Amino acid sequence: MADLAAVKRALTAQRIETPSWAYANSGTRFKVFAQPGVPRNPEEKIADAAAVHRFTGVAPTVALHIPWDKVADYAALARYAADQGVAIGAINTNVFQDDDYKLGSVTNPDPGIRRKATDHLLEAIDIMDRTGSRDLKLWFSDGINYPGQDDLRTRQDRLAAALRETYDRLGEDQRMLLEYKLFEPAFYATDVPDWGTSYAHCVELGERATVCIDTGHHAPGTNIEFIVAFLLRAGKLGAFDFNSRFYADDDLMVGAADPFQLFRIMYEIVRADALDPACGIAFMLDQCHNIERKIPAIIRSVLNVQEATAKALLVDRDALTAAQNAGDVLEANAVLMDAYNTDVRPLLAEVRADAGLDPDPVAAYKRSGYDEKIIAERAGGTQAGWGA
Ligand code: LRH
Ligand code: MN
Ligand code: MN
Repeated sequence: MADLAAVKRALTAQRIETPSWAYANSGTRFKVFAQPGVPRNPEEKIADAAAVHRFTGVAPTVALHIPWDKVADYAALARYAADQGVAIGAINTNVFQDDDYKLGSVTNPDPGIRRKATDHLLEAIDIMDRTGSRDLKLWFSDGINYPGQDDLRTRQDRLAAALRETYDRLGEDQRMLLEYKLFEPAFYATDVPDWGTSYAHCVELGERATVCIDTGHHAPGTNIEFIVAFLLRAGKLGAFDFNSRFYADDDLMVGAADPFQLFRIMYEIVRADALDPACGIAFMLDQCHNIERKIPAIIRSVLNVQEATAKALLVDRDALTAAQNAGDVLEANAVLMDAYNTDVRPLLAEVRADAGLDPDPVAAYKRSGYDEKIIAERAGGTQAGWGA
């Protein structure tokens, strides 16, 4: 039996970072449906993130995306966040929304464009110095659409050079997270398509470079928990971008499409004793709420991660190891499924009540009047982030 007091302590200590862009208007390539009350600037995104933290108690940091969250004074933005009760988390770079990057950013054949892209990565570290952020998160849309369009191997050399320059600029307490993605926007070959590529570059770079797993960035059917287990064993898992997908990079609420997969991922984390924030794995959301209200959707996502985590913590690890060592296939599977099939909502309600929170954060948010307040106050606002 799992130790219930220890499970509760682990759930109380868990931290989930929310992304500034999830609070802003977003859509598909077909249409952005504007919602009333969306943030008009980075401060309002941070205020919404602070609201999510007030109701959940486990989301005290918000990731920024530059230049979507560009401000004149980042130290002042960090102070604003602190006043709201949150801190600024990872700084995400954006080398994918500029005409110059049509043929790539850091892997572009044009050295001038490569310079511009690398300078943006370096500028992001300057921002981290001001916000006190630990993590620089890199995702490159770089790739090619047609065989022969550019040299696959030379592009790896260009990528390695840009990563090296960026890595060497990191401060002592700062880290680089390298995110991979199989395809989109490049359709034939992406320059960082999979965890192996990201891992190999991180190993070459050094200790403070680690892999970020975005759960939406794999081929259908990929066993993501295997990747988690492998990277944890190698000490090279740095972060997650959590979301759900049915088809491609859908960016739906995490745990919505496949809560069982999320449980299997969280079990590998628990198995490695890597849940505690001190272990250095950043659990971040990377989602877009195109048709649903954004703040309650983000709260729901946080709760979904908590539920998967609670189930993972409830796995009877001694019984599982005994069954595995005995070669008892059915019993081992049953032990895992017993935990997965447990209704952990009452346990999480207790954890929240113990922390002085409402046991039902979505209902509490709805009752709070915050949604009505932002709709009234932010009337006439423009959209921010995706599609801005
Ligand atoms: C790319 C990605 C990456 C970006 C974010 C907005 O698909 O997952 O993390 O920074 O979306
Ligand atoms: Mn991502
Ligand atoms: Mn993505």
